[in-house]
Amino acid sequence: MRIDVFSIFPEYLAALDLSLIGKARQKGLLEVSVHDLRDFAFDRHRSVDDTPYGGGAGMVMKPEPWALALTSVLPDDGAAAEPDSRPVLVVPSPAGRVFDQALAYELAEEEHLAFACGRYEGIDERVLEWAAERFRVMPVSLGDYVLNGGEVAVLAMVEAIGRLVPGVIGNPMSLVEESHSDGLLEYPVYTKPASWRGYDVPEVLLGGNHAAIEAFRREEQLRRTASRRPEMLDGRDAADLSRQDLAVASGLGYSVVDGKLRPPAE
Ligand code: 6GU
Repeated sequence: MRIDVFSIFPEYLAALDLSLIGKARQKGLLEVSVHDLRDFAFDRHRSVDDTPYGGGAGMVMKPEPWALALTSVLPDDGAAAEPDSRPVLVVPSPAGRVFDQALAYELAEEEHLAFACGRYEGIDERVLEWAAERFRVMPVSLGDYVLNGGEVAVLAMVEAIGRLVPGVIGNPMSLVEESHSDGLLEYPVYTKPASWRGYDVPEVLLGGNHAAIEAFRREEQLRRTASRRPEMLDGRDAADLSRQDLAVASGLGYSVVDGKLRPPAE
């Protein structure tokens, strides 16, 4: 997979040289290039921002450096490819659709991703219109809070996407059991010693009864999800849950109404 990141703070992306993503780059599984947007600003001060039309606080990123920068990673400068074969341009923004594991899986299938990190009050809107003729443009948010720029969001997204690219994770089974892979939070994990400062590992995990261990872990997933992320269970199709799951949910106060799981009344 090819990944191009554009930023006025390319040093921010240095973390992509480390750990799993860094190794995947060395192995040639990910080809990550970080570009300094200022290299595409050609006025005397290499400026990338200006004051907003209509007034208001802060500065807006100028369109021309963005057009030059984004063009530099397209196969030919202009003539648009068939819409479906265009690279995806992710534009990190608190005004985007929320990034989740399903989107990470979707983007992990792509051959070429580009990320346009905005700073200041954002990028001139016409850049997105121009880019839509050359990329599949996707404004994406990490969640309902505001960062100063897209760089930290890109670190999060590239890590979430990159680890799903085949070969990047040594043991692909670990992807199956982690949080969100089955719409539930992950079960708790423990290691030695079995008794530590008065806290004990749950008894069932010390024995070799694999069916009992599996049932315990599944129950813990449901308990955790109900307590920390109740909205992930509300409205779940009861048909997708085992009888054991439904028994656990019922013990947590959930009921099934019209085939859907409903939380206990307040
Ligand atoms: Cl993707 N960008 C910025 N600037 N702020 C954010 C965000 C992204 N996601 C949440 N807050």
